[in-house]
Amino acid sequence: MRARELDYDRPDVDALCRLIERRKPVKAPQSASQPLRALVCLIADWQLGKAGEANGGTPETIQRICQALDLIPARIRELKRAGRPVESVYLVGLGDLVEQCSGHYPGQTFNVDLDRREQLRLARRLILRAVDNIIGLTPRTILAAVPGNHGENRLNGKAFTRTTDNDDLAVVEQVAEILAANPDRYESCTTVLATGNNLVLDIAGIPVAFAHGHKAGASGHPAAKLENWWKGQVMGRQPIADADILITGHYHHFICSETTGRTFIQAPAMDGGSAWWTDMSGQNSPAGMLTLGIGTGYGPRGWGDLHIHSA
Ligand SMILES: [Mn+2]
Repeated sequence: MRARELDYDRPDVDALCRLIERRKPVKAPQSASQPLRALVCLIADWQLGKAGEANGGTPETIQRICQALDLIPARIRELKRAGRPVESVYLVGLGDLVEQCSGHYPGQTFNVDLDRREQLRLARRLILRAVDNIIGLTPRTILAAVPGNHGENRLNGKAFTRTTDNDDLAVVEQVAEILAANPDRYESCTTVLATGNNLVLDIAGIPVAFAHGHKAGASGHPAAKLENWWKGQVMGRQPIADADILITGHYHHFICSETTGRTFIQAPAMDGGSAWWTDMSGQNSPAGMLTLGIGTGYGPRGWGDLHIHSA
């Protein structure tokens, strides 16, 4: 075969260069019907009651959480000004909202500055503050929760009742009861609690799975573990098999991966750090609250406008 024949189907690179030079910049699409978008705010690994570590104890954690929660209304307004308004806000509890007092790791009892009832009281107040901050700013507010390992009802270090007998669900259930008792103010807020380890929600047309992330095995990089765990759920045709996005917490640092062809996101934690993890790895995951936009309005990926409210 001669070189001329090989050239036959090649694109004309000079013409492509002219096309790049002359192409007019694309304007943001304007459509009469509003594309679907929701703002998802992840309430992850607060571990209230955990005593002072690298970033302080419960008082410092409370300050960080309030600061992050108070920035949500500004984020909603920012997106509106940018021409990407959201039609709903999802507040999703990803688990480990309270530290609990024993049964999760050696020395836990020595490492807490509040008892369980006090921890839950603070979690309840903070979740209620989060709802109060955003109620009415969009037509719908959805409060949701999945169970974490620190929420488990444990005996001798093991969960001994059911997956759903969990403080991470109980505290959101308590808030839901408060909201239901005040329909005039909170009518636009609905609550969804996981009925097992995971939860799948249709968020503005995109199926999104939430799990705490502690059931994905013991060793390896968190993204690899969680993506492998997700593949198992797909093979077993579990409800989360059809999700386009999986969002978890548990490992405390931010990760976003598309290596499987679907999106896996691990939300950063809001707790005060872990001396145990720092001793082992040398690392200290920066605290932050992740928010992101999800919906068919974000195109084929289904998400965008990812932001970490660091405090
Ligand atoms: Mn955890």
